[in-house]
Order: sequence, then C-alpha cells, then structure tokens
Amino acid sequence: FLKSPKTCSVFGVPMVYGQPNHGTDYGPQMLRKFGLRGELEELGWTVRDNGDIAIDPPHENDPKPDSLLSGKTKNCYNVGKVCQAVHELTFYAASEGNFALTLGGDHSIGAGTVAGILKARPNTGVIWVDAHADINTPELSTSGNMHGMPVAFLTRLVEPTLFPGWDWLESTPPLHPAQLVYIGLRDVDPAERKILKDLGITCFTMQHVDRYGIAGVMERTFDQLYGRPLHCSYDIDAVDPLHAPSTGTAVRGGLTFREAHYLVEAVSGTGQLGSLDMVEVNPGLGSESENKETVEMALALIDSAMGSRIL
Ligand code: 4U7
Ligand code: MN
Ligand code: MN
Ligand code: MN
Repeated sequence: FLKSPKTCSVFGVPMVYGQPNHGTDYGPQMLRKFGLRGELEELGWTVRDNGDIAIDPPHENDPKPDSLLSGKTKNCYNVGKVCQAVHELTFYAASEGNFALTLGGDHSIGAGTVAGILKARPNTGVIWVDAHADINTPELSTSGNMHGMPVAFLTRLVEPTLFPGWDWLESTPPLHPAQLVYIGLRDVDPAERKILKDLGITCFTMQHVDRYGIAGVMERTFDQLYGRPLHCSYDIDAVDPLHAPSTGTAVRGGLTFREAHYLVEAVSGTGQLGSLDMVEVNPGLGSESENKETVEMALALIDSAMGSRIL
C-alpha cells in the first residue's frame, strides 16, 4: 500500500483546543527545528513537508451540542472542524500511497488522522500508544477535554451528527474494536474501564508490559492485527515522565526509554506501518532542559518508527 520511492507526507497540526494548556501548538515547529527532515531523508524517505495547517481559535458563536447530552464537551465545534481538515490531509496522503506523518498538537487530532487513514485503508489496524485510553464519551468525561475522547468518536460510541462540527465523520468507516490495540495504559477513568470491557478492546497496560515484556506485548499485538496496514498514534505521555516530562497529562510508571523505542522498532519491522501520529509534546511545560529532552525523545521515536536501527 506504500509506493516507492517511499514518500513521507508530513503534516503539522498545532492544536491546543482539545485540552487546557498552552504550548502543544509548538510541537511541530520544535520537531522540525531539531532536525526531522534531515533524519527522515537520511533514512531514505522522500519528504513532503506540508507545513502547519491553519487553526482558527474557537469563537463564542460556534454552535454547541445539546447540553443535556454533552454540556462538558469543550470547543466541540472547533475540534471537529480541525479534525475534518486533518482527515482530508491524511486521506489524500494515504490514497496517493504515501506514509502520513502527523505532528501534534494535542491528541484530539487523532480522531482526524485515523478517520482519514480508515477512509483510504479501511482495514487498518490502530496501535494507540498512551498512558490514557482517550475513549471518554462527552457524557461520561469528567474533564470535558476532547483530547480524552478521540477513540469514542472513531468507534462511534458517539453519534457524529449530534455534535456540531463532526457530521463529516459519517463519511468515514468506523473503527471496529478488533482493529484497535492499546499499549502503555496506566490512567484509565472508571467509565472508560467499563467501555473497554464492554467492547472487548485489547489493552496492554503497563502491568502487561511488566508481565510479558515489551517484546511479548508487541508479538501479541501483531498476532491480533496480522495482515493489516498499521497506524500508530503515539501520545508522548505513554513514555515515563523521566524521559518525556514536557507533556500536559504526565503519569508515573510509563514506558522506559528502551521500551518506548522497541515498540516502534517492532512496528516498523513488520513493514506494515503506513502512518504515524506524534502528539501531546508540550514545549511550554517544564524547564528548558526538560523541553529539549522531550522533543528529542519524540524525534528519536519517529526515527525508530521510520526505520532507524542501532545496527
Ligand atoms: B491524552 C482524562 F480524566 N481521562 O478525559 C480526561 F484523566 O490525549 C485524561 O491521552 C485524558 O493526553 C488525557 O480528561 C488525554 C482524565
Ligand atoms: Mn492521548
Ligand atoms: Mn495520554
Ligand atoms: Mn496528554
């Protein structure tokens, strides 16, 4: 499904409106500044960097969903419209046989990247690498932050037409639970726990990483997603805050430096990876050295996902 010469379409999505912090909008430019293009070219990719998409701020006149349903869905219309634009980009890139690399921005954009990829490659398997499950519905979310909801929209726990800005999602295939695997979970809300159980979604929590080792987790992941093109949505907060401190929702007990890398090395090694998101890098949080460490970690993970190896 990828054409040769292998070509990587890069999209910057400097999104902040899916969560409360400033700073996630600096993710894409920092990754570029630290040398993204050169490293991808060194790995043999033809790079088409499409720059950052324009994001209009939310407006008080934006349509709002029925408050009974979802009074707490913050910036619903804005997030929906940004995801619509993002899904058009990943759809187009994937339809052309390109690798689609999306740089966030907060994780609300995952609803857009994955929807576009599914439109182009409907049988794609999604590996959601995250400390969190991001499967809150608007009714069940305790925060109202939409970076905690993208998987609920993708799996259609949410009826798109009830949410202003989200009607376009109906034109994309839903993500079936069998197409989804989580890795790295350690902060799951009680309502999410029930959803994950009811839908029978495969979750490799940090406890599973302890039990099977990261290699065992990856083997089991590929057993389930065998034969599918793969999309990896990598939330940097999956990594232990020791190595990626500059992120908005850091949780202790995450992937070690090597586990975080092995994961993407193994995904890349399948030869099936066709698209990647790197999200939730927030250079606005923490000290300058913490910012640098986090951006360098994100960049190194992208490199590994794109084919970089130790030997
Ligand atoms: B991220 C949370 F309540 N579950 O819904 C929520 F703990 O994209 C966190 O994974 C969501 O960083 C984190 O707000 C979203 C919270
Ligand atoms: Mn996330
Ligand atoms: Mn997270
Ligand atoms: Mn986060």
